[in-house]
Amino acid sequence: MFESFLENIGNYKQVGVVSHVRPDGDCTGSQIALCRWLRSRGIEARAFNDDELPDNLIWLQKSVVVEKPSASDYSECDLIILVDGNAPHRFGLLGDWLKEHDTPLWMIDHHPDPEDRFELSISQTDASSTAEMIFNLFMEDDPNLIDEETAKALYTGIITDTGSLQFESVTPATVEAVAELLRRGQFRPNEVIERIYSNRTPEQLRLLSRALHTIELHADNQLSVMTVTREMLSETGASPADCDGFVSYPLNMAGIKAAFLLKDFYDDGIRISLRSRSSLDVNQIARNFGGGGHKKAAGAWHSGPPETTVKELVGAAITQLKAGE
Ligand SMILES: [Mn+2]
Repeated sequence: MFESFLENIGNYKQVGVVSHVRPDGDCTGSQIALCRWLRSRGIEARAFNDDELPDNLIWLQKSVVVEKPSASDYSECDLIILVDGNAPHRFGLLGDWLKEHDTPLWMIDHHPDPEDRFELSISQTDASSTAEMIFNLFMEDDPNLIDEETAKALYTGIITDTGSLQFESVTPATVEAVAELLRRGQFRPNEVIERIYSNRTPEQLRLLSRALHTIELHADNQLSVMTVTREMLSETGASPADCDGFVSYPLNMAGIKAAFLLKDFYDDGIRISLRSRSSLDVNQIARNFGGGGHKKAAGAWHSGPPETTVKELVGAAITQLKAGE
């Protein structure tokens, strides 16, 4: 899969590796591991993201620090590689910068429908995570380059993008990759898992309790809508990032097909997280609302008000449910 990547990467000296805005474990772990691979090949590599890393991922930065890029940082690069996203507008400043620069642009990603504008595009839409793809880069090139730091970065990416190896996207190869990472990195799962997941605060638990109260069920309990408002954040002292993962709670209910979380605390509208636990394709639904993602997990945006958002969102899901009957 990385044949042409390996053949051509030697032509570049200064590579910027960019992860998508509002970074998660997969894009960050992939980015750090890829920078380390590039450096091992004598290539100068820097990691960029417009946004700050969430608290639970800060520890991943040891030899590679994720920097907030400026236009001149990008101008110093002779190659830019996007990881875990296939459309430059998902990469903040870079999207605009690219309109006026023709620096070669590569991408490594597992989301559907990649844009057709990359000099090199490594797209594997059935991969569990971008981190599993980067793992394969190491395996195709030199598995011995996987040390503890790289293994933990890739492990974080795979674990966070697969609901801890529970999603449909997980294959025997995914589990084998994890086994290889544990073996080569010489660490135990809990060392990483506790850093990623056991970092809840009292504010976040209070917010969760409020959010669970807002759950509305639609279409014979097949669809769930949860809402977090600005008032709920200020009353509990929680921050917007504290709702990460909330959308998945209703998915534990028997018979549920999809769950939506409305984040009604932004100035420019309502952000929506969509998750499916059925054949319902939430990427399709999200695309009606200026968003996208995967079949099982996607994000979207609506101008509100919330009643209208719910009506349109649930309407789109019911239309799809009926079409599939
Ligand atoms: Mn991903």
